[in-house]
This record gives sequence, C-alpha cells and structure tokens, in this order.
Amino acid sequence: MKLSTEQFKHDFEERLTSKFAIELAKAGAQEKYGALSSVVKNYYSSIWAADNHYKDESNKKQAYYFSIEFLPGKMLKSNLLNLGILDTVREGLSDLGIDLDEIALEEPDMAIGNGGLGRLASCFMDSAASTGLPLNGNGIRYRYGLFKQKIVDGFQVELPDSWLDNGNPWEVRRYDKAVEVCFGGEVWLEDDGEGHFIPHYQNQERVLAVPYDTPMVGFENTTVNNMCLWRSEVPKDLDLRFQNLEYMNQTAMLSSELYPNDSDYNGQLLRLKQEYFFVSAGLQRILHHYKATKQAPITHISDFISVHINDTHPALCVAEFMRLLIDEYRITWERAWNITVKVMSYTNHTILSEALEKWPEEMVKSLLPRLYQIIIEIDRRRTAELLPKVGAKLVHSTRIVKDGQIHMAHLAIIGSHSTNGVAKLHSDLLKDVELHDFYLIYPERFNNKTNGIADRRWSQIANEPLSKVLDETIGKKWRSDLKELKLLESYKEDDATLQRLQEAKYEDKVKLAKLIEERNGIVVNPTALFDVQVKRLHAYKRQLLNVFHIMKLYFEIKENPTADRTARVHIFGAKAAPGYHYAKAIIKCINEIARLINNDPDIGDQLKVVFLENYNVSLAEVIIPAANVGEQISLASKEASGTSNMKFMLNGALTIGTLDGANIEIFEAAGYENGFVFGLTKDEVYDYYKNSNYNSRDIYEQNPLVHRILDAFVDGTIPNISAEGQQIFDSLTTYNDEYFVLRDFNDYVRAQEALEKCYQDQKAWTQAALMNIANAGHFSSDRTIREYADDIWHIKAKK
Ligand code: TH1
Repeated sequence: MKLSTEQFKHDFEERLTSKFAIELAKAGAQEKYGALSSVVKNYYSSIWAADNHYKDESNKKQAYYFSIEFLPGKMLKSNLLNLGILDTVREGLSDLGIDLDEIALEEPDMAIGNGGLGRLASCFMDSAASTGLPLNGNGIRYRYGLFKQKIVDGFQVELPDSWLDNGNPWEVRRYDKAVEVCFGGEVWLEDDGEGHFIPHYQNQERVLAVPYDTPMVGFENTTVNNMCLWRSEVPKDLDLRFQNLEYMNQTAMLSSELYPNDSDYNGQLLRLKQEYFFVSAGLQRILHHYKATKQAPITHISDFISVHINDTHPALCVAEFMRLLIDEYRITWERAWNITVKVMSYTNHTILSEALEKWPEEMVKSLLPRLYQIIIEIDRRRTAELLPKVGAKLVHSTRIVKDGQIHMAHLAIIGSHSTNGVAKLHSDLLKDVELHDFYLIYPERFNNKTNGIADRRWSQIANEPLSKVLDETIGKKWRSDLKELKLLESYKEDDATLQRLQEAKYEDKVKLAKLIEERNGIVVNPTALFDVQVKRLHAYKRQLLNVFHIMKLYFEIKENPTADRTARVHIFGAKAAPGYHYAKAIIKCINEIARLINNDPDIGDQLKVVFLENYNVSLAEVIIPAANVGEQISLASKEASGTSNMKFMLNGALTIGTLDGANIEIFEAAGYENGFVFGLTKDEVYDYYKNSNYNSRDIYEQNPLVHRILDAFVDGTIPNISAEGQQIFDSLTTYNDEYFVLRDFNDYVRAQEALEKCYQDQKAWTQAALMNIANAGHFSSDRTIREYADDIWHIKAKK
C-alpha cells in the first residue's frame, strides 16, 4: 500500500490520543504498541474486507488448514513488511523519537504451538497469503500458550504464558458466527419412514464455539486470508441441569491450554475433546458459509472446498464431515463418503511410535457416540469391500478399529485422497515401511511435500544486515522470489562480496552476544565460532551428542590450556515437555556443564556454553542469523523433516548433520562439500533394528574417550547432577542407548574436526556459507504451498 511518512505520523499520533487519551510525550511503550497495531489494523482492514468479498463472489475453490497448533510469533513487523510499509513506519517513528524495534518488543509472541508442526502451519499461512492462494487456518484460541521456560538453578521451571492479558489487537471476535459443539449423552437412530435414519440425542453436553479471526496479510498483494481460532464458552441458554461449576469449568478448560508435548501423544480425554471441538466447529462454519454464499447443491462441495488434516490431531474431520453430510444434509452414505474422500487430505509429520494417536474405543464411544457409530460403519464397509480384493492380512493391518483402539492415522488415510510426508526420506519411509500396507492398497494417494519456511520472516525481518548485502549484490528480486538467490553463486570468487557477507554475520553475532550478556551474564567473543542447536529437547534430536563433544573439547583444553585453538561458543535453546523427565535431566546437565566451563579460568575464551532460556520464535529470530553452524544431528530416520535446518541455511550457517529428514535435500542443494555429514544412515539404523545387534555398553567399555565423558556424568566431574547424570549414564550403558548416541559419537567428532579446520580458512568458510544462501530458494514455503495447492487441493492463486 502507499503511505507517506507524514500521513503515518499523523495517523499514529491521532490514534494514540483517541485510543488512550494521552499525548505522545507521556505515552509508555504499551500504549505506543497499542496505537501502532491499531493503525496497522486500520491499514489492512479494507483490503481484508475486499478480499473476503472477492472470495465469496469469485466462486473459486478455497482450502482450510486444520491444525491443533499454530506458532506465528510476533505479527507487527511481518504485517508491516507485507503491507510494504516497514521502512516508512520505521522512519516515521524515528522522526517522533521512537525506535520501532523497541515497541515491537511489547507484542507477546503468539505461541499456540509447540515447535516445528505449529511453526510450519504459520509459515504456510504466510506463504499462502503471499502467493495469493485462498487458504484459511482453523485451530484453537488457547487462553494459555506454550509455557514460559525459566531456568532456576539449572532446572527448567514452567510458567504460564498468559499472552492475552493486554488484549490481542489483531483478532476479531465474530460472535454471530458461533456454533455449538456437543459431547457425550446417548444417541439412537429412528427411521424417518423414507429410508433415512435420523439420530436422536439426549443428555448431551453443549459447548458454544466462538470464532476469533486473525488476518493473514499477503506480501505486497491484495490477498488477506483468515486464521480462525475457536474459543469455548458456555451457551447462553444453558439447560438448568448443566448449570454447575464443574460443567462451567470443563467448558472453559476446552480452549484453555495447549498440551505442551511435541511429537508425543498422551491420551487424555481433554485432548480428544479439544480435537473434536475445533474440528466440528470448523466444519460447521465451512458448511454454513457454503450454504450462505454458493448456489450449488451440497453434493458439489468438493468443487469449492478442500480440508487439510495437519497430522492426526484433526483426523476426526473424516467422521464429523460424514456426520454433517448424512445427518444434517440428508445425503446418502455412499455419496457422502465419495465427497468426504475428495475433500480431505492428510499430512503425516512423524513416524515416532509415541506420537501416533490411538484412542481407546470406549473413550470415543462415550465422548462422541454418534461419531463412534460412523467410524465403526466406515471400518465395517471398507472391510467388507476390500476383503475379496486384497485379502485378510492387508485389510487387518490397515483397519481403523483394532484391539480396542481407534487408529487416527488409519482414519485419516482411508478418509482422504492424499497422504503426504514432509521430506523425501520421510515420504519414502512412509511408503516403504511405516505405511507400506496402505501404500499397497492406495498407491496413488501417497506423495511428498518437502517442508519450507516463510523466508521473508527469516531473512528480511530477522536478518537486515544480510538482506542489505543481498540487495546490493544481486538486486531486490529475491525478496519476492527466493529462487533469485541463485544469482549469488556468481559472486563466490568475489572477495568484496565475501567480505561483506562476513561483516553482516559479524553484526548479527554482536547483536546475539549482547543478548547473551544481558540475559545470561556471559561475555562471549563475537569472533568465536558460534555453534547453535535450537529445537525442542527430545532424545531423538540428540542434544546429548553435542554435549559429549563439548565435554571432549573441555578435556582437551584442560590438558593443554595454551594450545592454539579455534574459540567456540556453543549455544542451546530448547524446551522440554514438563512431564519428560529425561529431557529435563539433559537441560540440567547442559546448564551445569555451562557453569563448569564458563567459570574455569583455564578455559577462558576458548570455549563458552550458553543455554538461552525460553526459546521461541522471536528468540530464534535473533539466534539463527548469528549462527556459523547449525546442528541437525537427529538419529537418521527419526526427524521427519526439520525446518530450523532451512532457516540456518538461508542465514548462511553451515550444517553439521546426519542424513535425516530434509537435511539430505539441503546437502544436495548446497553441495555436500558445503556442509558436514556424519553418522549412521537410515538403512544402517534399520539393519540394527532387524538384527538387534547394537550394544552400547561395548562402546563404553572399549572407547576410552566415551568412557571418560560418560563417567564425568556420575563421578562428580560435572557438579550438581547426581540424579540427572545417573539417569543419562544408565540410558546409554544399561538401557542400550535407544538413539545410537555412542555409535555416532566418533563420526560426529570427525565431522566437528573437519568443520573447525574449515573455519580456520575464513575465505573458504564464507564461500561455503554463500553456497548455502544461494541455494536456499527451494526451501521457501512459497514453493511448498504451491505444491500443495497444485497437487492436493487444486486451488488457484489470485492474479
Ligand atoms: C514435527 C516433526 O518432528 C519435524 O521433523 C517436522 O519438521 C515438523 O513436524 C513439521 O513437519 C512434528 N511435531 C509434532 C507435534 C505433535 C505431534 C507430532 C509431531 S511431528 C504434537
């Protein structure tokens, strides 16, 4: 949009007075943020309304992304950037003596997600709007987002994230679009005399679902999509029988808290309720909207809408859509089923067994009696139809209802026309191993969509120094088309460009160093090698491997404190699920190791270890640009894709990583010579499983370095970790090291040594960094979302 600095200043000052009855000189940061966000909202509101109108009128197909998590982070700068007024506003504020970056800090991170899954959903929201694709989000408006992490005496402590305390300027409450969602009670079917069975209900618990719409503003275009988040409330005309505190509390709880588990399933009733709550509300709203805006009969709905099931959490979509079509719209089972399969599509994000949702039949039956009937019937009909075609073995292994449990992934695959994985390796594993039997029955449904990132946030917003170098080297087209970064390759031998890239990185490192000093009181040298691992704390991600290598460095320096070495700073950011004791033990150990190393005068500047508490999107925006090395060291086959790997690449960090998830595609794109690969391959891992011939104790006994490092966890070398150190020690010796940390240790050390050697040649290093940046174009989520739009949803971009 067009906006002059003068106009902006006028709008801003006027809003400050009208909203807070205060003049600029007296306004605090909170008020300045309130006024600024309100002005910005005003700028996009007419575009939003116009685009809604266009969508209704144009009759074009729209897609809906159902996700139990979103992780947008802060919205202010991204809205400014996408409206094309970031520089104008920055300048206008500066004229008024205000620093945009300072007021931006007032916005709480919107953290209604745990990690990669929710962040991917938000990258998709940004990219869809920015590529003009009609894709809307559907989720839950959690009152409390992901907990805030504090580190107290080295331990993780969780505090509530009460992110709505000062209001949320972006959302619009749409009470007139509220719907009811019902739980429990009894259901029976009665013949209506025309061959249709009508369900009758009694004793159901009713919940009002109220939608809050948040606009997703596209980058320099006229598309504004909607992220709809549902809040649970008590219906105004509540039946007397339900008017008690227990029910009121239960109802409020539904949208109260995000479950803090990443890649993990914990089968609690409230979670199942949350899943049905946003699924039912979302589908009802879609159908109401269809009826209100489309002339076509409901049987044509698959020409107008697509519903995407993001991991299995919204898999009830299949059964709920069937219910609505059959019970509410009186469509026959066969037709309803054909429509449902056409409308639904599903993404699998993990093969970890602890993350695969299976709900006890009894639980589903009592909480969702009608859906239970429908699920049983889907399973029954499919079994009858397929038995003669594919045989009992395949039918049995792929059944939805088995051993008293409802398999949500099975429901999602069977009830949709597309199942995709999130990186090539992961999608191949789905086809060849984990979902092989489904692949045999429905080969045409399987496909891959390698993840991507909202590159504008991770470069233009997060890394201004680098963005400036890019503008001045290859022009500005990369800002709207990341593939343009390829042009950078021709500057690989240009010393001036390499020099400028180094300067930009240095500037980012100084900024992070400042933050580390402020937050942790640790002084780090920005010329040191910054080696970063930021992601959820999980055993399969193997933060321990990183920690063991740090211990090796520590021992070496202690033995020879005056040797000439590359100074290193190891930076961690990671939250552990509150009930995941092993992960929390690792956090405690990292912090105690940091304390030990950072306070040892022998070590000095040669090695520092920093654990930054409360890792979240906005912290990532400071950490990732400053990294020289990104750690992507999960056990091969375990990380479905990973997405921080792509953010590091885009910011010119080199990857040290295993052949896992999207790392493989990153190494292929950037060139294997521009990264550091190590570790078991997925085939080697699967061979170990097949032959059950891994013995970690042997490695402990036979490798003196491993022995020494492990002993440090239990012999007092690392102080204050007696219980935690023992737990880790035992997991790797007595319990056979589930994620092959010891098996991969030597090779990891080799890769780290190669990396360090490369870093000593700053020119060669910067050339490798340049090759990473130049080839990051493929990992824009603009590319990913176009693939979903073309291959799965069949939706078209607004020109
Ligand atoms: C993550 C995967 O672990 C990660 O590899 C991938 O890049 C990301 O999804 C996006 O595709 C997952 N997060 C969750 C969270 C829950 C359940 C399963 C997964 S998989 C709650």
